[in-house]
Amino acid sequence: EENITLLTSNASSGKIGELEDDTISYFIKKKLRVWCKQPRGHWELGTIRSSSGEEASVLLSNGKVMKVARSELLPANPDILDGVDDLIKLSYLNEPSVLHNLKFRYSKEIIYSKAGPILIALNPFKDLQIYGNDHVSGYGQKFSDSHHVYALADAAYNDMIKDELNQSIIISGESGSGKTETAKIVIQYLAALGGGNCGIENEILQTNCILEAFGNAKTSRNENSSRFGRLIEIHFSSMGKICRAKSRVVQLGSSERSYHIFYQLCAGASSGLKERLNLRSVSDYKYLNQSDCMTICNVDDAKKFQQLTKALDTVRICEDDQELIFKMLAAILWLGNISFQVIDSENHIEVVDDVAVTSAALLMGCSSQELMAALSTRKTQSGDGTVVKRSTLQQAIDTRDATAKFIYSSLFEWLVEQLNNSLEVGEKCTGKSISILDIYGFESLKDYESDGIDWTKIDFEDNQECLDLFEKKPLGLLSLLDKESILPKASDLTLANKLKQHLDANPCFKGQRGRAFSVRHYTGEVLYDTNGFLEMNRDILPSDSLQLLSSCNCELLQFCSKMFSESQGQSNFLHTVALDSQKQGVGTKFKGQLFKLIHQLESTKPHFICCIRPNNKQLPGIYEEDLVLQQLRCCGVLEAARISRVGYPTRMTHQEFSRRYGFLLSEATVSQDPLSISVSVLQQFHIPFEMYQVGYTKLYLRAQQIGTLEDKRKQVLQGILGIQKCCGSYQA
Ligand code: AOV
Ligand code: MG
Repeated sequence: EENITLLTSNASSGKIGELEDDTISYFIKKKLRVWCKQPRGHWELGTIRSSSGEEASVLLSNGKVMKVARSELLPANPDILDGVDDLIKLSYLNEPSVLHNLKFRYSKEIIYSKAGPILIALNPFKDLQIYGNDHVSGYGQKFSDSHHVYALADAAYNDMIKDELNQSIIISGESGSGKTETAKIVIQYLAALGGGNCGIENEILQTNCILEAFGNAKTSRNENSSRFGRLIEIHFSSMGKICRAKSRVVQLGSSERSYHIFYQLCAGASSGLKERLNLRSVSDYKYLNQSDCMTICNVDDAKKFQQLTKALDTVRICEDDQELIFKMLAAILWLGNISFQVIDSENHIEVVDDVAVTSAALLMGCSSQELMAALSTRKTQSGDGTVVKRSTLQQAIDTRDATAKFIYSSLFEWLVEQLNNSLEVGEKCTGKSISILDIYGFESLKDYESDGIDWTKIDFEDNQECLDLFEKKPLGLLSLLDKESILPKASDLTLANKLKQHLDANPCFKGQRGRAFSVRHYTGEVLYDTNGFLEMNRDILPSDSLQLLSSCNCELLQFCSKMFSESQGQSNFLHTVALDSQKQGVGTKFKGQLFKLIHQLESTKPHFICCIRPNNKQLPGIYEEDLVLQQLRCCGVLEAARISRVGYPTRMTHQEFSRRYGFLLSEATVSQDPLSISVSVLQQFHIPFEMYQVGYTKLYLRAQQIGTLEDKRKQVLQGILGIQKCCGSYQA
């Protein structure tokens, strides 16, 4: 048994396993450098001076001497290892050592490091002069061997050519950590490598500029935050030249300031365009002036607008289409300014007939009367046909905003389609592709902004209970949300109660007071407020608005309303667009989109980049340990480094392993639990103990061991098959 080391996530979260305890004795004896846990939870470097029993006296680097329990000590690396470029080169791979190493490098403006197969990228929040053509050629010709996004992109490209296999580059990290910038750096490199003389490189880069204008917005965490997820596929010819680029887009979200494009348009439109759109300034539009932030420091929206129109030219979006796009944007802004007047005690309304209505209607291509009718009344089905009812104030506001949102998301989808069409060049795509995944980052991180939290144990291995909480049918969170969304009298409070009623048994779920509940994700516990959940999940466009849009004299709107009704699979969409029981809510739809992406990525060889945001101030040179640590844990960086350091490429859960090989056991084990079965199998087949490690939930095997086991399995199975055949023919 002593040969079996328990690889646990405890070890990676800084607690001491048995092995490390021996190491500490050695460190104490030899008076070596150690990490000492401080009362506030962080680790300080020190040297052992003396020890007695379970306690050691340590001289800290700040000159203080403190008494520390053995259990509060971790081995530190010799200082010749300071700043190694791959974490797996550290002799002692514990959290304080990793944090220290990355900090050391960051202070020297080295932002890229490896953790085994993962590229860690710390956001420098400043221009480091490590990108551009000179650097590109350095990596292509292998002059540079420091870690870099270019090196990773180069490896992906070469693997694609060599193995004739689609590749993917998966970029993770929280909001503002640098995912989108990193994706651009990848694209820049691939464009330079795979560029022919067709100019597609430039077009791909211009596409970024366009998608960012329409899909990004300022948030408190990131001034250029992506509000949509994107899978960028770059297809190559058999000669390795780019022949097509395609963006798959996942869901457009909302944010604090609106999408950049609105501000750019208002600031940069020519006087002619302004006149045609009846365009005013940002402060005149309710959709824009309600946030207290209308400009971004050091960003010239007018100049950005000029760049945008140039980019649209480059990707061959014609002037008519550009005008159409701007018209839709202006229509949305005017829609937001439409106001309502309450006319009776039941809160029924009338639309105020002003410049907002006339402008919006004109831009959309309908009459003011039609627009006003769509906003102020709603048709409902009853036994004898359709009944027209006047809307209440809330209904009218919801309809107005839903219409604006619908136009915008349709515009975005249409634009992506146009860009995809334009990014296909003559050459045949006979080769393979590289896909780059850039999603939007996790944002609610209030939990760990406060200092000195003692991190709870994180289990990377098994997230099934949490997945069940969301996924289970019919009583998972998403199904319950969908069901509640179609009940007429449902409210956020009734939803919260339903969730509490049905999910309380799941250990990852905790009901809280009122509308709140919390979920224990693998990254930590998150508190949710159901406020607005139903509304967001429904995201319905009232039938009257849809009817209006489809009748507008505007190509784009007609196109989009047609697409919408087709996607709903409803032939009579003009009458019923209420969320029926067949229709999925936004949450479920989003999950569907994500799973499609994941499915597509499964057939590729993945390369991972983990982006880290070293501080919350978005400033260079500041490295906050707590913040970095939490992100490293989320990405599973330490675990990856540990596993790859010891070189156990095969990983299987005990369930999988025991199911596959358990039947080979000559004697039934006393215990039926998968872990014991796994260990018995390993022992029976004399797998040398240095060839594997047994974790609580998984087994880690060195290369080729699984081959040995598979051979045995095959032999035994063939034997069984042989016997069955004999018996079969005998019976016959
Ligand atoms: P994100 O994509 O991860 O956030 P971004 O890629 O937009 O984050 O990066 C945020 C900001 O960090 C950028 O606007 C740059 O100012 C800076 N930055 C990031 N990477 C670099 C780099 N390599 N060099 C210099 N500056 C950089 V979100 O889209 O919010 O999840 O939804
Ligand atoms: Mg982004």
